[in-house]
Order: sequence, then C-alpha cells, then structure tokens
Amino acid sequence: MVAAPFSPLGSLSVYDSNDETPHVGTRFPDKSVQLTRILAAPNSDELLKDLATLVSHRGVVFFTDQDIDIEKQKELGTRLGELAGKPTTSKLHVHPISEQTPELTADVSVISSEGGIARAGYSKSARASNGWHADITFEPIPSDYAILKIHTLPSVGGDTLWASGYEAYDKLSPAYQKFLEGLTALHDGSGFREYAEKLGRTINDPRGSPENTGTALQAVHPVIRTHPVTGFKTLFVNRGFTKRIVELTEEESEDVLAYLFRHIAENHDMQVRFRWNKNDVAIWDNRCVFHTATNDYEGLRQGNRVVSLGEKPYFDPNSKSRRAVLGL
Ligand SMILES: O=C(O)CCC(=O)C(=O)O
Ligand SMILES: [Fe+2]
Repeated sequence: MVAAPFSPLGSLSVYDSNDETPHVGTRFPDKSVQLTRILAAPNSDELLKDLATLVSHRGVVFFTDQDIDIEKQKELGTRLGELAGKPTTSKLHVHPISEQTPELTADVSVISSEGGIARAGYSKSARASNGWHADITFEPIPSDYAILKIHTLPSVGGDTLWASGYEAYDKLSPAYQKFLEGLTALHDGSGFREYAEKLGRTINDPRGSPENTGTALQAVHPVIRTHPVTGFKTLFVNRGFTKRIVELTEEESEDVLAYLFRHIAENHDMQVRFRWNKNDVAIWDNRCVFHTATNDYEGLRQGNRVVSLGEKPYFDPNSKSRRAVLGL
C-alpha cells in the first residue's frame, strides 16, 4: 500500500459536494448522488477507489436519502477496502455480539435504540462524552471503513459526532507527539463478553479475519499509527476500548489516556456533528476518526451498519502529519 496523492475528490468531482468543517467531514447534499448508481457505474472501480480515498482524507462522508439495501451496503463495504489495497484475508467484520437473523447475516450490526451493540452498557445519566470511540479496536485486525444507514429516526435528536484523529495528533505539541510515538496501548472489548454472558449468548468467532479469533477481545496497537491510504499520522486511542498504555506505569497511563480522551472530546474544532434525515448514509474511516452517538431522544431510532476490516495497525517513523503535508 502506498500513500495516495492529495486529490480527495478525484473522479467524484463531477458531483456537488461540500466540506462540513475545515478538518473533518464532507457531504454530498443532492439525493441524485446515489451509492447504488456509483456501485453499478461502468467506472465503478475508479469511483469507489476515489470514495475510499476521500473518506480516508476527510474522515467521514455523508450521503443524502439513499436507496441502497443491505446487500449493496455489504458490497460497498467489501469493495471500498479492497480497492484501497487491504489484505485479502480481511472481510466484513462479524461483531462479537451481532445476531444472525432470517433477514440479516452476522456481518451486519443492527444499530438500535432498543439494545444491542450501540446500547451495551448504556446509562442515561452518564456523561455524554463517555461515548467517544472508534469501532472494534479490540480486534487484532481492526476496521478500515464503516457504513451506517439510519432508516428510523425520532423527530429530533440522535445526532452523531465524529472527531479527526489526524487533527488530534496535529494539535499536540511536538514534544508530546514525540513522547507518544512508539508507545503501544491495550484495547479491550470485554464489555461485549459480559453483555453476551448476561444474555446467555456465545461470542461470534472468528470475526471476519483468521486473526480475529477467541473470546479475549483484546489487542495491542500503536498509540500513533500511520494511515496506509493517506500516509498521515493519526492518534489511535479511544475512550470506548483503550485501557492501558503498555510502556507506562498504571498511574502514568491513566493520566495520559485521560488527557487524550479529553483532547478528543473537548476540541470541537476537530469535530463534526451530523443531524440525520431518514435513509441518510455515513461512511467513515475507523483508522482516523472517532465517533459518538447522542442519546438525547425518546422513541425508536434504528439503522444497519457494515464494518469492514483493514490491516494490522503500524507506525512508520518516516510518515508525516496531515498539517505538515497540506501545509496547514
Ligand atoms: O448510533 C449512532 O449514531 C452511532 C452508533 C455507532 O457507534 C456505530 O454505528 O458505530
Ligand atoms: Fe461506533
């Protein structure tokens, strides 16, 4: 895999789009831009490769009122990562607690206000910013792209926020950046095991890659990783799953992680907030953004999510930061 040049739209420049904030988020506001048409276009490989590159640069991309069904959503999840050059053993993720139903296979996660993945361990009085995470970083082979389509919404509320890992890295002082580079952290998803045990269910295994196996739901990853598509350095610890920086004492780790989680949650200049309309689709890159749901609504909110697997995270000491490359 080689770093892509900075041309985030490429062949997608024929469509109307806008940046939602300077650092994160791009939107295709017109519903005439349909992912199903992009998937079926004669130059679909070119369009999808450019879409993967755009998502990797901008962190999250929004599409308006999409007609895509779950089969096509899975095809999109598979082709984005393949065209961006991920290992052939990386398929769609099977979540440890996703259920196979007559309608949906285990590689689809139902995101619902009623329970399950998005609500495991949810408490109404908890601080909203506790929810910041990147998906499934407890896996040895974590996610590249995720695609969420929300089909059922309350009349107001339930926004989703994303934050840029590139900008989170770039906002740190050079001394703090240097301190973090080369450190590794333990990511742990045992909350899902406890949720499964409580409901008397087994953990799905393997989970989309031969390396994502067993019920430990733990992995060690670099604290700063190099993004394989953009070549940029990005912060890769998140409040949801990162428990411990391996090379530090327990107390040091606790303080440094608390600082980094605040850094992500409190810098709203590196965040974008999306207000959903029915059948909107968000595609994000779990390698370089964090996200959080907003549990501020009553009533039913539901959608389907496909998470694909990328590569084993690595840190290349010769890689550059986004601001350094873009001259920001
Ligand atoms: O419900 C949401 O807004 C986001 C839930 C989530 O974290 C996800 O789909 O990965
Ligand atoms: Fe998530």
